[in-house]
Amino acid sequence: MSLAEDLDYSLFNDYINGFMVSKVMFTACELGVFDLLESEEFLTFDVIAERLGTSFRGMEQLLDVCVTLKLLKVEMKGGKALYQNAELATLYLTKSGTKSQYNMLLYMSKTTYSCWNHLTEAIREGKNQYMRTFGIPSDDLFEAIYRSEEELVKFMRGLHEIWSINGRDVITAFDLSPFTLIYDLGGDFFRDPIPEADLYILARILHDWEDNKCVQLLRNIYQACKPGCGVLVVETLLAEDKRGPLTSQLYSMNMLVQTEGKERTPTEYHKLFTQAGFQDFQFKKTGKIYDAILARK
Ligand code: ASE
Repeated sequence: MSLAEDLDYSLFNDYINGFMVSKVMFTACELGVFDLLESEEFLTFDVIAERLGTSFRGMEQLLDVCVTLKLLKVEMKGGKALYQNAELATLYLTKSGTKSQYNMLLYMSKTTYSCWNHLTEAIREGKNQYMRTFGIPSDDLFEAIYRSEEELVKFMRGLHEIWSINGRDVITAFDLSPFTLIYDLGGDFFRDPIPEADLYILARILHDWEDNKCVQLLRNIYQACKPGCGVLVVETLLAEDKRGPLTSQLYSMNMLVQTEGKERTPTEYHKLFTQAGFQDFQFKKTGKIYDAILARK
């Protein structure tokens, strides 16, 4: 094989195995590996297996994959392997970590991953896969996403965890000092009346909905506020040709399998805002997952 072929084959294999990497991290998190190692450092695989009620065979493999993924560190002492959390795990993977993403991982593992099992059907049909995955009709997206108290809490906590890391960048992207009364839109915003405010924050709302519903919501906001009022949209922006960044493309595909929306380009958002009557439109790429748009009446 040529060098180019070798590189292609190695990339090809990374793509094939990508899902295994996600699932190993989800599983270690769900079983409580990182939480246990946060309270007690330097444990052997058999102690960890016993405490967490798993097989020895499975746990040893799981721990060693986590070491290779740099989620755990290992030290040899008297011929025995002692495991501890790597920095990444301490920060993001423990329940009590300062930047914990624990609930988001749980959500990705239980809900998102299950829906992605039906990506083929989602592409064929062009719609989300709640019915196939959970037997839930998805004509009411709120009903599907918030289908139980447990599911709602996991989702909300997960979104909050992402916000705790990415919130600052999007909130500081624009000078928001002219706005005194700020309203963070959530809940059932299609049915509930929109209160008057200077600035409305729509964080990861528009990407859940098809164009017509987005315009309807933006029109309702437009009518509720005075000239000069603003809307701050927090979403991941697609490149104008929609061929990147990869994270935004994958999130857009996630919106296909889980919602009735998609991720959009700045031009697509501009069109929605223009249809709703807004005059002024600016956007800023943050270089992180989420970007910011500020539109004004
Ligand atoms: C939504 C956000 C998410 C709807 C479904 C979702 C997330 C996962 N599934 O509004 C969290 C953020 N991740 C993505 C892909 O946006």
